[in-house]
Amino acid sequence: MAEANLHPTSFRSHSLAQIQSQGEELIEQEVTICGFAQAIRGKGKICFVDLRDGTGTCQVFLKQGMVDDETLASIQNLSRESTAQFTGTVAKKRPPKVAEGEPIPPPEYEVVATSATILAQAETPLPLGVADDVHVELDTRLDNRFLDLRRKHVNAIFNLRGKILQYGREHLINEGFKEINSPKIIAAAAEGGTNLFPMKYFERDAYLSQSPQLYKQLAVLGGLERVFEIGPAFRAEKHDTYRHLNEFVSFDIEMAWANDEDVMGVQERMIHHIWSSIANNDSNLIDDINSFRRAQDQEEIEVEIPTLPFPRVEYSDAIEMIKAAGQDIEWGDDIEAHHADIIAEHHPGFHFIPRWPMSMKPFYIYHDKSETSQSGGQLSRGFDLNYGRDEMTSGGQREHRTEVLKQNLLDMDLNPEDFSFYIDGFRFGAPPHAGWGLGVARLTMVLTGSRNVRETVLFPRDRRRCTP
Ligand code: AMO
Repeated sequence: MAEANLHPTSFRSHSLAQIQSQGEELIEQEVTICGFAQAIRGKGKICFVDLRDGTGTCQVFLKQGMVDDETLASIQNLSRESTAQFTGTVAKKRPPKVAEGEPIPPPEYEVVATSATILAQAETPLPLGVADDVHVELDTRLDNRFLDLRRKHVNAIFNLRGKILQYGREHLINEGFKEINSPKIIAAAAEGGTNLFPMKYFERDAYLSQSPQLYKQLAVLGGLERVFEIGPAFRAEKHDTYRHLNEFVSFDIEMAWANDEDVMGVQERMIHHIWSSIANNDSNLIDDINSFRRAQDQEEIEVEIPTLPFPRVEYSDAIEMIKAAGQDIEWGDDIEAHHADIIAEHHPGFHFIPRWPMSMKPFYIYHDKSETSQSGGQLSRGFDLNYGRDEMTSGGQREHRTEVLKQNLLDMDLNPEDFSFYIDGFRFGAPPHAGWGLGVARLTMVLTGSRNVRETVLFPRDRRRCTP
């Protein structure tokens, strides 16, 4: 991966990664660097500081005579995680001793300081360790997320989350999709009325958006053809599980002249692009996670690029599979997590579950009455994408015929009047269309081997937590 173009700032001439990567050319040149003091060693006439910024680490060496005595003493007494700025010259670090036959590590560079400024002193003690690999409870970590994020493997998770969005965007733009933003203050529920967060909107009632569903469809009806959105969604669900939050980021697409199979194709190609780009460009981030996992005696993670196409296990076949495993389930029932475990035994990676019963799907999904083989005309064009037992995505072809759409609303005890702003979009010609919504945090869990969705969300919102 090409190094980012980090221009000098008012505080530093170089990032710490630049000191290491350009070290040979920088030898004996003056640089100014900044960072968190991760460790401070040395008494008397010398001092070593392990400095860390968001790009890497670098040792700073201070010596009596090179800096004034007061500065030397203040750095020797600096608390861990304080921030400081150093000016000095770049030198090659003495190579570490390696046992015979061991590979010789690449050279490292240090800065021999001529001046130092403390930028912000850290209080002691730290609520959690940053540079060590000690296990800390998730709640303590989330309470102190600003410090938790400084830990290398946690930082790597959020870098990888950003990569998922970057490569996902890149892929969709290559397939002709345009990025949109839909309103988050809404008047009608797209995903059922029971899990809405109400809010006061001047003199009337409004809600926080559960999904961009109705608006991404309106954008396609408006002729934008292929759209995507990455934005927050709010669900007032009382779940307390490892995979549910009350605010999450939904990665949505909507596409004209397409059915469920077409958008499943977009999804699997996008995930393939994300996984292969990360395997090719970002293995350093995976290594950061693995070095922590090794220290914790946990299995290392690997970016296994999935093969295309992903398996498809139609809903009806999934029900048969679950029944064959001795579970009590009928056609028309939901596939719950313990049922998904059975499917995951056959398909541990990504797999689609297409063709759900219409009764299980929202009103906007296409009711495929022509498909009568097993279901007596009850099938929809809705699908899920699972990874193992966990749902990553729901999607489907949408109902584009105004009269059927109104009937779907009535069938689900919803009032078409409440959705007139949406139905109106279909009244003057509507393309058949399809789309999906993907949970970004859940996909990041899969990529980073995290077992709780809170690991992959900067500041998670659940029933018990809305700070920090
Ligand atoms: P759905 O409600 O299934 O579908 O949501 C889509 C995906 O979003 C993620 N997700 C969640 N992640 C964390 N916490 C939650 N509480 C939560 N709820 C959902 C899941 C899920 O698969 N409008 C449709 C999508 C579409 O048809 O285009 C929708 O919102 O990964």
